[in-house]
Amino acid sequence: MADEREETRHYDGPAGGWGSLKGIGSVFKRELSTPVVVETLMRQNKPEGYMCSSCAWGKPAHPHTFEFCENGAKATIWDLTRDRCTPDFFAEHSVADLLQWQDYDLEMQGRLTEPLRYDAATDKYVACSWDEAFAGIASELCALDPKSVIFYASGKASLEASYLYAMFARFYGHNNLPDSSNMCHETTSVGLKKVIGSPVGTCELEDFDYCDAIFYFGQNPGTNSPRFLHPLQEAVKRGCKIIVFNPVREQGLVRFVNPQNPMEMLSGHGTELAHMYLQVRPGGDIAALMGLCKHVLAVDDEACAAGKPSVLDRDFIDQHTQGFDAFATSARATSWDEIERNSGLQRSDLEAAAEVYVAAERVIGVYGMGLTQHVHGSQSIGMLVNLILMRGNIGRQGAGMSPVRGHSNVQGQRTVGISEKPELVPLDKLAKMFDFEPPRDTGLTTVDACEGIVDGSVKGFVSLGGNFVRAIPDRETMEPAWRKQALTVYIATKLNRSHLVHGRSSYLLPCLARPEEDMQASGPQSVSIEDSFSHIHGSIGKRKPASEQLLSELAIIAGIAKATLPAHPKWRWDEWTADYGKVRDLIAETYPEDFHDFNARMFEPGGFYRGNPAHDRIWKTDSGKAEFTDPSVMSALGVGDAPGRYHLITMRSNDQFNTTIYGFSDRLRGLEGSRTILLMNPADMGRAGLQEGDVVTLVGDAGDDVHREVAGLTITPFDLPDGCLGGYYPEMNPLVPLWYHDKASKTPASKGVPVRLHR
Ligand SMILES: Nc1nc2c(c(=O)[nH]1)N[C@H]1C(S)=C(S)[C@@H](COP(=O)(O)OP(=O)(O)OC[C@H]3O[C@@H](n4cnc5c(=O)[nH]c(N)nc54)[C@H](O)[C@@H]3O)O[C@H]1N2
Ligand SMILES: Nc1nc2c(c(=O)[nH]1)N[C@H]1C(S)=C(S)[C@@H](COP(=O)(O)OP(=O)(O)OC[C@H]3O[C@@H](n4cnc5c(=O)[nH]c(N)nc54)[C@H](O)[C@@H]3O)O[C@H]1N2
Ligand SMILES: [Mo]
Repeated sequence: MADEREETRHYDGPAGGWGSLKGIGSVFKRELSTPVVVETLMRQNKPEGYMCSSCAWGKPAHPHTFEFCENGAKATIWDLTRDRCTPDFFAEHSVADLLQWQDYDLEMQGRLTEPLRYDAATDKYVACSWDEAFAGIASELCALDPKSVIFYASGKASLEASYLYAMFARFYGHNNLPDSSNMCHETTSVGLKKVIGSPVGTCELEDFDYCDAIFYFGQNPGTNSPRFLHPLQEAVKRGCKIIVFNPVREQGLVRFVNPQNPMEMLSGHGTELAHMYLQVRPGGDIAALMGLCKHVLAVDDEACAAGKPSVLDRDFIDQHTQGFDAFATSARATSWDEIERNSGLQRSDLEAAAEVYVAAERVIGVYGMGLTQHVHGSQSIGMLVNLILMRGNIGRQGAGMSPVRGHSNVQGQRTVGISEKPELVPLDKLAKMFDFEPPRDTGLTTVDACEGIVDGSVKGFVSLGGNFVRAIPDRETMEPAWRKQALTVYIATKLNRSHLVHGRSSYLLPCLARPEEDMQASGPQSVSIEDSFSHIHGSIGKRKPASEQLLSELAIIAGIAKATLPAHPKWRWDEWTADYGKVRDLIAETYPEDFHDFNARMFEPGGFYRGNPAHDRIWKTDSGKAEFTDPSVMSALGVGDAPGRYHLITMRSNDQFNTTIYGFSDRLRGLEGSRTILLMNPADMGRAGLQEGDVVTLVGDAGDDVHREVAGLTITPFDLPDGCLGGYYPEMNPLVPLWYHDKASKTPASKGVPVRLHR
């Protein structure tokens, strides 16, 4: 089996370079050679092309010849595989049998080809017609209380499909619309919104052409958004300084060889990216940022005492913010001792980093899961905003907040109404447009939905993509509870573990992938997505679908909705399916400021910008100003230090997309051949009496008396801070308690999980 440990070595080569090309080839030798795949890759992320279904990084107006990265290519090739997972496969394997398989082997069966219904008598999925599937799902949904049903979305489906999915939920009668965002950047949607009034980043892609410094927290571009390496490299070449805060020394942030540059490829000389690389403790960002702010204040005091101009942007602070004085008092009062202890960093390093901040005219704050997936993650975001506000680094060119989003359309799904928070959706307008009374009560988040499944109040789960059961915390509790549901419906491209953990009645509905041609009654259709920079891009699929039986996500949603809901003159499922332009007209009518002339603008090179008030210094906060916040804690960890306790960060390898495992090579970290490894620093290994290759068990240590464990992990020495362990997501998910989440947004705290080591 491919999960055998072969070798583990350290990689100190650059990100990109020949390695990235080998990375694509080693996984997909067979697929890579076909003209179909090559042609699709050449259209990837280009105007009038096909928008990559991997990450949400921006798509430039003037793309490179190869505007795709190692992982984008893998995602496309993964969709266009020649392997098929047909009804014959399911005839051979019962669900009980498939439950013994590895996630990797399930997805390796290839694309699902026909709608399937779970047959309890044989414990197998069997083929059924689309009409049978729609009628069967409708009869279950009609028998259930709508409030007991969840409509989950993983952030990939288009704006058009997402809009109709959210409308279907509300016509049916609930706001239970959690999204993968609830496990990801919900901390941003809630935490950033609270302090600057915007639930999304304020920067555009071009801002990276003008910034003088980037303060870079807990995001791993080499693996998760490799096309970001190009603007980072360009920025460094023009003198921009990147200050990285990350417990793990990620090669992607250390050095980059641009695969598009023949000279760099031949010489192997890339660009050193990080000016300073500070290996902060997990959850230590609040303290680190406090240290930076404290020193900025000290530099300002010195300047003012010497009669020099203030280094703070006093006009901005007076005019646009509130809470500065209270925050400044708190920063002055926080001791360096407390800052060093909680951050694990030295005062001198933090002071040097703060000097870079003060010297820079324009600064961008970048962050990812390293900030959002913590119990006090919202406060970390608040602290980064404090730093940014001190010198007015927001709402002007080359400056701002730039959270890096995950799934290719996760931000857009929230924009067009997939939200469990009804106050974020223009319900009154929708009531008029569609002549119905929308549900007004708050729906369930991902964590609420899991709690409802455990206590039996959730009885049905419809999933627009994703692999929910694998992605959530406390999997061992969740799987048995999951099976008590009356109905599960999975709209998917490939078989995964969630499909096997089904309700009493279950349907597996195969859909088109984004690179494939979507032919409807009015002709071939295009779809659209929103990137991390709030730019909207049209995408046209041209590949022949993996099977003639596939329907688009939009057609599947409309099919279920039509079968479930009463006929209504304003609910025109057939018309909307025939022509997606009509759905875009509805989106434009619902959100005219963002989406006016949607059909006319959707193929603008670089995408059209839907705007952002904080980008224009308009603050949609409670106070009407940008808010300095004084953190209530110095560490974002939910459970503090104790003898024998470690803080585990769950990480992504270079060879996976979330729960989809492409292979067993974490090339950029030099870890090859296995995912059941535990990264630990050599000093901690020595203190625990462990050698490289020892096999250990991790046991949860959250103090709630629930036994959680993952066994069979091979100790692997790695450069990490003391007391910090690293292991792969989703293998480590049984160790994350469901209640261990960001306080403000309920985003599971997957980056600082308290554990103990057993032999
Ligand atoms: N190839 C590939 N691309 C992807 C994905 C994938 O799985 N594979 N997933 C997509 C999705 S949905 C998402 S959300 C994004 C995720 O992309 P990222 O936001 O980059 O998420 P992670 O890789 O989980 O973690 C990011 C970094 O946080 C660091 N970190 C951990 N704890 C802390 C901490 O306490 N403080 C700080 N400062 N850093 C910390 C980790 O070492 C890691 O380098 O990527 C998207 N793109
Ligand atoms: N411990 C830990 N847990 C985490 C995280 C972590 O860092 N650590 N990260 C969290 C994050 S950031 C996220 S976003 C979630 C991810 O959670 P999800 O979004 O639920 O999971 P994915 O693995 O992205 O879903 C993969 C499946 O989606 C289906 N799929 C792929 N493409 C398509 C398509 O085009 N259409 C449809 N309908 N289906 C498709 C395939 O069947 C595939 O098996 O996990 C979260 N869980
Ligand atoms: Mo994500």
